[in-house]
Amino acid sequence: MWKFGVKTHFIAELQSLSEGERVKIAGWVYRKSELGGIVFIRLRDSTGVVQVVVKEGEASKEDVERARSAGIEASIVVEGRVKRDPRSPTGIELVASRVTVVGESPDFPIKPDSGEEFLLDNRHLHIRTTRMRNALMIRREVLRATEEWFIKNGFVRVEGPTFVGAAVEGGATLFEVPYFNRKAYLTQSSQFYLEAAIFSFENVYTIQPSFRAEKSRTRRHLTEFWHAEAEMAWADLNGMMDVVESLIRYIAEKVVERAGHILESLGRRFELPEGRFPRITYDEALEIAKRKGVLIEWGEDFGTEAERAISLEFDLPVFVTRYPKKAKAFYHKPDPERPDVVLCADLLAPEGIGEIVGGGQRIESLEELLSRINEEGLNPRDYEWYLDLRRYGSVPHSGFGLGIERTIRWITALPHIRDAIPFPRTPTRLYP
Ligand code: NSS
Repeated sequence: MWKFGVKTHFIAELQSLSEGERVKIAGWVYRKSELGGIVFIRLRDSTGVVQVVVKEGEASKEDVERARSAGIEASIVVEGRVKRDPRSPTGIELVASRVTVVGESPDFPIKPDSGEEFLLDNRHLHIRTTRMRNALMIRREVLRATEEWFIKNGFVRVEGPTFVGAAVEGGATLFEVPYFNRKAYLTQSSQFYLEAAIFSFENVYTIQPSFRAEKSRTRRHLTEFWHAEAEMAWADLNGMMDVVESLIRYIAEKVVERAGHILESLGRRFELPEGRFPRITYDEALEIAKRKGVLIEWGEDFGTEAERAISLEFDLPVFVTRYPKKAKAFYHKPDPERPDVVLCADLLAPEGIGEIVGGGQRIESLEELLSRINEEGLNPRDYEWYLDLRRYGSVPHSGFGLGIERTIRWITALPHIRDAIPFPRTPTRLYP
């Protein structure tokens, strides 16, 4: 890790040092107590926490006073010597010879009993807490593994724009923004742009934010979420599901391998059981939901409750395929054997989490796509360029979008999706 001259070691590096070695560390006051004139500071940096002992004799009276006055979350630099101490949780302590307060912190607002809304209003400070840092480290590993899988498998990264002119996933959740003397929207998905890019690179992906004006305030909706999307030329629905399954397994494996201890600190035992992910149809899923008392008319999309009921039937993520045409966006390819359903698949994560991936096979014929656009009452002129992709060298292709925060929520079992992102955006949250 980079060091910038202020410190000689990160806290995690102290473990390997021997008794008496002199070091200089820097960080933030995590806890503080005093006993018989000796000040004990639990100091944290990005790598860990160590107990610092500040007492007269080893340090000056002024140093002890500075340590005593440092508030929770004050930033300090400590010079001292390593002391091996079997009683301390890390087996090591630092006996200070010098304490410098760099930034004071008179009364840090985050307290153990702070309420949820207060913590959200103070998110910029809350992200310093152990729980939030753990959640964000899992996020880091999920994003890293996702990108890694795509790179290892030869996918080319291509970003879509954030300002777009038309809906991908239906008008109801579009965010409208003024764009000079016109209207623009914030992208709901980069799918159409990835579809354009398959003609150059065949297998493509992106990881970027998508926006949905979801008025529903649920534990699994954000208005701004990170979307890992992929599009594959020549892939059919099954090929697409094979890609998703491999990607999800890789993410689960790497997060456990690299951050299993962090999941444990979050109180989470996570393990993805062996075996292929089951693939069931919408009709079969509907039966499961019915059996569990969630009544849905054939043709409706599943809501949170139905997805929860269905996913609780399986200990692995389950693909639900072939939804009714009218429940899905216009670009999905109707099943040639049964044109009232489409060749799509949603992946529902277990433990009641529900949908984390949505995707499927796309309509590749110009006539069919045009007729679906008209059927849905959309304006074909808004989709001219998208239609071109069917005019010039069209190929069968499939793709999907994976919600990064929903995946994190599943892996961590965090109760709310907002803790899977540093600065969540929901209908009522635009600050900080
Ligand atoms: O609407 S999706 O099901 N599908 C698409 O957007 C496709 N155009 C993706 C594609 O094929 N390239 O959204 C995909 C995933 C969904 O399964 C969720 O995991 C996530 O995106 N998603 C969300 N996460 C958090 N909050 C909200 N509001 C949200 N909406 C979708």
